[in-house]
Amino acid sequence: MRIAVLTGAGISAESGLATFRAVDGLWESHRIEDVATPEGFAADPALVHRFYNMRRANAAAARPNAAHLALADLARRHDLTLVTQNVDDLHERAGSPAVIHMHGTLNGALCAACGHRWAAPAVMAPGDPCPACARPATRPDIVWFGEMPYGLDRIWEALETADLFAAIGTSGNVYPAAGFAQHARRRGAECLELNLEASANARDFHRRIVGPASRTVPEWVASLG
Ligand code: BJW
Repeated sequence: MRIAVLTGAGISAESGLATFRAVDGLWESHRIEDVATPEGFAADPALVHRFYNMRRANAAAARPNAAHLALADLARRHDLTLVTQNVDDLHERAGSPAVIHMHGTLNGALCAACGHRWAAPAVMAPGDPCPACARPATRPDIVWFGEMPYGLDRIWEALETADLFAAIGTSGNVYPAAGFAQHARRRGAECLELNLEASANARDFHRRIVGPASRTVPEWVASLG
């Protein structure tokens, strides 16, 4: 069976990482336009670096939970494409191979001038020089609003050939990820959502399993045999 899984901030919530749109989430204390757009970075790079330095430190201190571990186990038993919108590395640290980080990663740095990529230091600051071209144009390797997500060719292909698509812990507010269920469903996949509540695109799923990911994901993975 071919399975495509999309994960969002909800899968890392029980590892202690804040989601975006919850009442106490990241967008309560930070304006999206200020910290998650290229325009925000151009206006105040120090603020944006502080935001991602803080998130990088939180992610480094967090540990994978039972949901991350169950998806790593699923990859050992099925043909799985694992796509995450998350910028933490908890899937990798749980043992998942070949995770597609469509919104980038906190552990990556990107030169806005020459496109070079390298491992991010724990703390990044405005004016840090690019190791390849030496220009002071380093930024976090994160996909902000208005930018093209990574890995889309591989993702569309996986959605088109999947027998089963599951979205875990994502609110369905951000495109193109919010359109994946509709795309997979039209190509014949069974679509399943695992969340604490119905997402914004709940109508695109055949079925929903309600509850915390650390319980529902291991139970769902076990049910697949
Ligand atoms: C639990 C749980 C537990 C809690 N167990 N569950 C108008 C219409 C359509 C599209 C657009 C439009 N105007 C602009 C756009 C495009 C735009 C967009 O979608 N905007 C919307 C706001 C409308 N998208 C883009 O710009 C994207 N690029 C793009 O479109 O390129 C052009 C293109 C064209 C054609 C094809 C393809 C591309 C880029 C989007 C970049 C998003 N970046 C961010 C920030 C950077 C990463 C970071 O800092 O971490 O990514 S935004 C933020 O939202 C972050 C997340 O990855 C993303 C999704 O959030 P997520 O994961 O769903 O989190 P929450 O908090 O929303 O939800 C958590 C869920 O978990 C909830 O449902 C809870 O119930 C649940 N939960 N605890 C299970 N224990």
